[in-house]
Amino acid sequence: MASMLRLLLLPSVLLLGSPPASEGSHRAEPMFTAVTNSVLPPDYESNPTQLNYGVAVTDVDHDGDFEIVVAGYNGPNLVLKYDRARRRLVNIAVDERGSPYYALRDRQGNAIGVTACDIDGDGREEIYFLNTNNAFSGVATYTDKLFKFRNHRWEDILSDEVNVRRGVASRFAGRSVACVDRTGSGRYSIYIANYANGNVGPDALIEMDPEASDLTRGILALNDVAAEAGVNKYTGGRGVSVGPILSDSASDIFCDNENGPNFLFRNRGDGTFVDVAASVGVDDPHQHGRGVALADFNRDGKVDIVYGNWNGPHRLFLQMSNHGKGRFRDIATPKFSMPSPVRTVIAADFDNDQELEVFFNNIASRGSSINRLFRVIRREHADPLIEELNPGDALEPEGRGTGGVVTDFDGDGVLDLILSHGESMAQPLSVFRGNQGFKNNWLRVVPRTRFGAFARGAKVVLFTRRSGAHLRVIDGGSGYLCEMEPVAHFGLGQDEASSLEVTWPDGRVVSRGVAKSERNSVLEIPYPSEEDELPQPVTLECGQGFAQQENGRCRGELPAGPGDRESLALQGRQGPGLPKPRPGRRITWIEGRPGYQISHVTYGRKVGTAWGLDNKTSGCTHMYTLTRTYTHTHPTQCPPPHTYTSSPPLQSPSFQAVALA
Ligand SMILES: [Ca+2]
Ligand SMILES: [Ca+2]
Ligand SMILES: [Ca+2]
Ligand SMILES: [Ca+2]
Repeated sequence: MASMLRLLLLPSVLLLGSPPASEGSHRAEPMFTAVTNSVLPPDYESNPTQLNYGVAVTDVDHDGDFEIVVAGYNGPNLVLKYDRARRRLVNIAVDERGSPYYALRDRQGNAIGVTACDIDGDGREEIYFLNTNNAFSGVATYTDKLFKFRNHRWEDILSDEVNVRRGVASRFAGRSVACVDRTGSGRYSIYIANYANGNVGPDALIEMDPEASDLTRGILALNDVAAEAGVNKYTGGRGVSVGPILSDSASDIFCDNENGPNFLFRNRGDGTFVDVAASVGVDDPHQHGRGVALADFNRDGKVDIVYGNWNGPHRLFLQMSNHGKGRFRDIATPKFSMPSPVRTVIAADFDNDQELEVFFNNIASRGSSINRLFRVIRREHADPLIEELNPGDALEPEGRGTGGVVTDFDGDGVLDLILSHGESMAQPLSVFRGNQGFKNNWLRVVPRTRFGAFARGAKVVLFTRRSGAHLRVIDGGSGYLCEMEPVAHFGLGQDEASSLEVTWPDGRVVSRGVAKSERNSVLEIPYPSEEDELPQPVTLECGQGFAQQENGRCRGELPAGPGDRESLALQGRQGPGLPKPRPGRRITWIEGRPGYQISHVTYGRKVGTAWGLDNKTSGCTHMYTLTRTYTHTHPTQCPPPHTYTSSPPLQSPSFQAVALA
C-alpha cells in the first residue's frame, strides 16, 4: 500500500523540484527508504498505532548505546532500543510493573514534549516529559514528570514529597522542553515553553537546588528559577533550542512562539538572560513558530537558526555581524520558505556529503501535506545555495507528523530518521534509512560533561583538510517537542578531518588532532581535567584556511579579502608601564607573546569569536573575544573575566602576529 502510494506520488515531487536537466538525476534520487516494516513493525508492544508527539535520544539503560524515547499522548511513552542481533528496535518500557522502565510508560500522562539531560551531576541523564492533560493553554489537570534512575528503576522525582511541598511540578499546558546548562556547572536546567493563558503559565526553568538536595539518597529538591534567570515570560510557547548562539560558549535559548514575538535569550555569562530577539532581527512577531534547529550553514563559525512557521514562511536566519553586533538575515528561498503545516525541523547531514540538509516534517491535518527536504550548500563569498531534494519514502503525504529525530541507531555512520505521528489520527512511528553517501567519510564526536553525561549545549568545530571548519551544537532540545542524539555528526564527503575543538558551556576548550586511524569512527571527548588545563600544545594540522595559533588552537589564517580588511591601530606593545584597556575605551593595547607583537587587526574570516594569546609574564592565557563588548578571560588561577566595550565596535577580526626583528 505504502509503496503504491509512493509510486503514485513520486512523479509530482519530481515536477515540484523541476531541476535543471544537468542536475536532475542527482536531485531526484530519493534520500530515504522506509525500513519500518523490518526494524519497527507496527505492533502492540513496540510500535502501537497511537497518538505520539515528541521524541528524544538518550542512553536510558546506561549501556553506551542510545535509545529513542517517544512521548505517547493517548498511550504509553516508549523506549526503543536497537537489538543488533535481530536488527530491530524494541520497546524496553514494557507493561510489567517489575520492569525498571515501567514508570516511564506513564499511561495517564498526555505527553507531548520530552527531553533528557543530567540535572544532578551523577553522569546519567534524567528524562522530562511535558504533559498537557485536558488543556490547550493555562492549567492542566495532571503534572509533568521528571524521571530519575534511582532504587534500580526510573522514578518520578516531581512527585517526591519535597517537590510537592515546593509546588514545583508544572501543571501548565506547555509544548517544548529543552535542557540548558545555564551557568556552565555541568548540571542542567529544564526549560519549559509553556502555553500561557493570559497571565497564567509563564515559561519555567526547573533545576536542582543543591543546598536542599540529598544526593546520596537521590532526593533532588527542585526550584523554578525562571524569574531570577529572566525567562519567566508569558507567550504561546512552541519550539525551543539551546546553544551558544550569540555567546562564545555559554548556552543561549531561542524560542519560536505563537501569537507573539520569538525570544532569543542571550546568556549574560552568569546564567541570567536578556531577550535580544528584536534587536538581532529574529522576533518574527506576526508568525507562529514550530520546529527549530541550530546549525552553521555557511561555515563562518557563527550559529544560524532555521525554523518553521505554522502555515507561514519558514526561516533560514544566517547570523551576520553588523558593526560588531549580532544580526540575522533570512536567506530562505521562495521554495524553502513556502508555508506549510510544519512541525519538526531537523538540520543534519543525511548523506555525509559535508553539506547540511534541512528536513521539514509536516502534519497532514487537512488534506495531504508532503514532508520536504532541502540541501543548503555552502559557497565561498556568497550565501549558501538552497536546493530541494527528494525525501523518498519520508515524503509521507498522509503522515500526521508530530515529531522526529535523527540518530545513527545501527552504527553504520549514516544518520537514521525516526518520525512520530498523531494529534488528528493514530499512526505508528516510521523509521527511515539514508540511501546516499555510503562511500563518504564521516566522524561522530560525543563530548561529555565533567560528570560523564552528554554535554548538551557544547560546541564542536571540526577542521578539515579541504573544506574548512564545520560546526555543530550538541542538541539540548530542538525539532519540535524533541531532542536529537547528543552527537556532533559530521559528514565529510571525500575530505578528511584534521583536528577538532570542543567548547563546553563554561568556556573550557579542548583541541586535538584527528588521526587517520580515527576516520569513520565515534570519538568520545571527556571534559578536560585540571592537569589537561594548560597542556603543551600538540602540533595540529588545521587544514585549508586555518593555522595553529600560539595557544595550540586552529584559527582562520587569512583575512577574507581586501574588501573586508580594515586596519585597526593597535599601538601598544607588551611591557611594563603600558596602559591597560579600560571600560569604554577603544582597544589600543593588547598583550602579545614576547618576541611578537600584534601589528594590526583585520576584519576577516573567523572560526570562533575568541583568539587566545599567552602572556608569559603572568602565566595566564588571555582570551580576547572581539565583538561589540569583548571579554578578557583568564582560565586558570588568574583574575576573573573583565569586559570592555570597544568603540567603534569591532567585528570578526583576525590577528596577524608578526615576529619582531
Ligand atoms: Ca542504552
Ligand atoms: Ca542525573
Ligand atoms: Ca548532506
Ligand atoms: Ca544509520
